[in-house]
Amino acid sequence: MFAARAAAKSRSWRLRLPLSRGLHGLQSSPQSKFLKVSEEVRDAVATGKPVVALETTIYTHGFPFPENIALAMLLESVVRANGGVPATVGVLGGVARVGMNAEEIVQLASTVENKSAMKVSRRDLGYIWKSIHGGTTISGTMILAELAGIRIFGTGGLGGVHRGGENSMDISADLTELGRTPVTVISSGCKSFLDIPRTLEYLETEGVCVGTFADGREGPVDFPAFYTRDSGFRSSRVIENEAEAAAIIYAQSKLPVSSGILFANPVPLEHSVPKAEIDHIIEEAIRLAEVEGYKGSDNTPFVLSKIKELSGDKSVTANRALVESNVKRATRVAVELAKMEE
Ligand code: PSU
Ligand code: MN
Repeated sequence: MFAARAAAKSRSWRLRLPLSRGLHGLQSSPQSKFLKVSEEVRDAVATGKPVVALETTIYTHGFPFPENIALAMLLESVVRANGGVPATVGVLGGVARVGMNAEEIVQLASTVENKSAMKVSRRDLGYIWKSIHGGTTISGTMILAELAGIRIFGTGGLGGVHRGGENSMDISADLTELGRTPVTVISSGCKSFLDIPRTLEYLETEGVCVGTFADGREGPVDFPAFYTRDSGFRSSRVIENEAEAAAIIYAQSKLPVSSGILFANPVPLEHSVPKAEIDHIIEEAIRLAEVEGYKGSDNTPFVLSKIKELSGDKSVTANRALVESNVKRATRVAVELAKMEE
């Protein structure tokens, strides 16, 4: 009984691997009525080029218009300048897209003006049949990236266990996605409006390898808290450079492990906001969300918008700088990984 189950399991693993791991041409980039992978991304995956996925909730629910368009274009150019192929992921007109062109990105980012885009995470994917536009969250983007054979994804802040999550059970689908989908996410950790120690515990339970780039520092380092490098909570692993990150991804891909990996990249020093300064703004944003009753998937966008409102330009500038630095880091990891697989 056990042997039969084990054999079936290993069979299904062998059958799954070539289909989902990419580098096998068009077969790894399925197209359908609901999924369109751009020709450039399909070719890049098929020929082993370094491809970097980019999410769009950050544009539809994070940045104001038209700065969101400028950010989207900047991130695509950062990937190209560092030797990669960008794959912006989102939903337009009821079709999930991997590798959106400039026109499509502008169309999606412009929905901010009338708030007509949905926030699309794993649970929402089936809903796109209603011809919606949607910004994909980290979880939604990971799923679509993996379907297209993309393994690296650069973004800003990860969702997590919310404060009080032990009662509300508000735990971002980003965490469970990292537990089940083999895509590596490079982010600046997560904002401290979340419960960072519980987020780290949850990631461990989900079997997610978590490491933080040392950035020249010696000894243990903190898992970063988005605007600041120090959260007060140690990262379980320290990553020296992009080649080490790629080696971890490579090794895991050769084992029957289908979970994701999270590499935290601390905010560039010159943009780091003092912890005390951002802490009281975050407290106030959480208090307002509670008073105004923002729960579920509306909670994160509300808290993010309040933090922005209360902290002004400084946080938007820091946000832009750290996303840019994460995407650059992600591209370099993708380039190192492509070299290892030549
Ligand atoms: N945290 C940020 N910036 C963001 C997000 C979270 O600092 O843009 C977005 C990401 O798209 C993330 C999503 O995947 O919010 C998580 O939402 P929720 O907490 O509802 O799972
Ligand atoms: Mn939630």
